[in-house]
Amino acid sequence: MPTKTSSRSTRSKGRSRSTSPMVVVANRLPVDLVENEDGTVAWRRSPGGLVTALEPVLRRHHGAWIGWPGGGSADLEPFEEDGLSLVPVGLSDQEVEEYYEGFSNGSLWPLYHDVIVAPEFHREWWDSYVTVNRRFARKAAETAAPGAVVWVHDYQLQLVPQMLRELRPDLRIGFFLHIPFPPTELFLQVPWRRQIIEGLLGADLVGFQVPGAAANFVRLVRNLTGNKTHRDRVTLADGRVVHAKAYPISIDSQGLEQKARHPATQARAKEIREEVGNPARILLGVDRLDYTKGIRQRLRAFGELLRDGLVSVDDAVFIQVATPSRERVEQYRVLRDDIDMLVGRINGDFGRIGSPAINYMHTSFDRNEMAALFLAADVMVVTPLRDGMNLVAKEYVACRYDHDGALLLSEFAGAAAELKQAFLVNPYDINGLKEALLGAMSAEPRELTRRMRAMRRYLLEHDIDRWAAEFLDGLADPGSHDKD
Ligand code: ADQ
Repeated sequence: MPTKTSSRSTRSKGRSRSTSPMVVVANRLPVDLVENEDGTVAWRRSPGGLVTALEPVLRRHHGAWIGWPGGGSADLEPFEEDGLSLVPVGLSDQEVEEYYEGFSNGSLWPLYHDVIVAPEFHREWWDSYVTVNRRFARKAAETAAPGAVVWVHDYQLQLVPQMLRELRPDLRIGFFLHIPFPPTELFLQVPWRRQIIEGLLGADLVGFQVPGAAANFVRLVRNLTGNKTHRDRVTLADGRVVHAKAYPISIDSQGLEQKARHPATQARAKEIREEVGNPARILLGVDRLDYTKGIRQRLRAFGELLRDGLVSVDDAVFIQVATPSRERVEQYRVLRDDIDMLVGRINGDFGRIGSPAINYMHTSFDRNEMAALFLAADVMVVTPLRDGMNLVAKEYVACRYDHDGALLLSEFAGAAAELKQAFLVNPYDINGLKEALLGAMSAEPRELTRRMRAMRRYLLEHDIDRWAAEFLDGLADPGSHDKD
């Protein structure tokens, strides 16, 4: 099912400037600007981890969201869309190429994900990153009410906290990094490492997905800037204190469970099982098509199990949904071709007419269809080589109100620190991955229930509301959580 397109006018103006008590600043708006066939423009809700996580929080706080609406567009006026106050920031084609595809996704993304592919550093990419960060900071300075809370998100905007503080020292500024923060040895590769650290230190609170990332940051601050640090606190030369802590992001656990419990979702889950030939076991992977997600490793492991005769297409069918992303970045095009080839080879070798071993799709599904897929899947296969959190793992657990189903989860996803009862795997170890797949496929129902029950108990308590509330409480009074 395609994502819904809203036909609302793009001209309806939003709240006037400098009045928002809470401002979210993120690379993307939660909507994309799209052109219809008849030439009119409309907003379409865009999928992705950040949007899934933040939309409910912002709605509740009646805040404004500053972001790029996609495409190479000039600045548009702020507007209201479906109850959200949105402030678009335009990027030129060249900025999309240099700031977004270049420095953000060709330098920072691979560097912060364990250099799975080699990061490239180009001075013109960096210059564009600085220019665009300054534009976001100015827009935030214009939008925020006196004393407002501004919450800046992710690796594309690491210079914004410092730039914004210079413009508006009255604001409370928080920053949250959704992706991993690398160890010192890797981070030091960045030619502009000091500027990035100083950019982040403009915030009052810098949030990370896991404690190890916060520790990496504090260590780097000490080594690069010479500022005093104590546990999660950095004291700057002017006496200002910056806190760096883990706030593991989560999902709307109850909302998703309700979707899964809906009779239409259950009927659709049954239908999906039938559509793939009613195999004994359905294995599912759902990811953005990204080299960090370990899609190649999991399909290789599954292919080898078929080759070794340990599973057959009657026993097990793999459904892999991989939504293409960042398609203009070279490594993503290469990855797409690689996975296409691997799926083709496995299906060619082991599939039968009407029964491919892997059902491979590039489709973007709506939330109901996702819930049905999660309910249909006996084994959810989440094998990133490195991942800040991984919301898909949490979404699967939220949907399994029946306490059935197995979650196979990479040790290198932030989620592994919380979902400890998952079948944990090292995705680099193909033999280990094969064993874990077999183990998850053949586990006793009692064991599955025990594991799922424990994960659900944790997840229902630690949901997206709690994440946002804890971050915002920490931002309002960072010292309140200090133990000494
Ligand atoms: P992502 O790398 O995008 O997020 P993830 O956390 O798994 O990864 O979030 C993906 C989101 O997109 C999930 O909500 C998922 O349901 C949705 N999605 C994926 N494929 C889809 C499809 N085909 N159709 C519809 N929806 C689909 C980044 C970081 C993560 C971190 C999040 C949030 O890389 O580590 O968990 O931000 O902080």
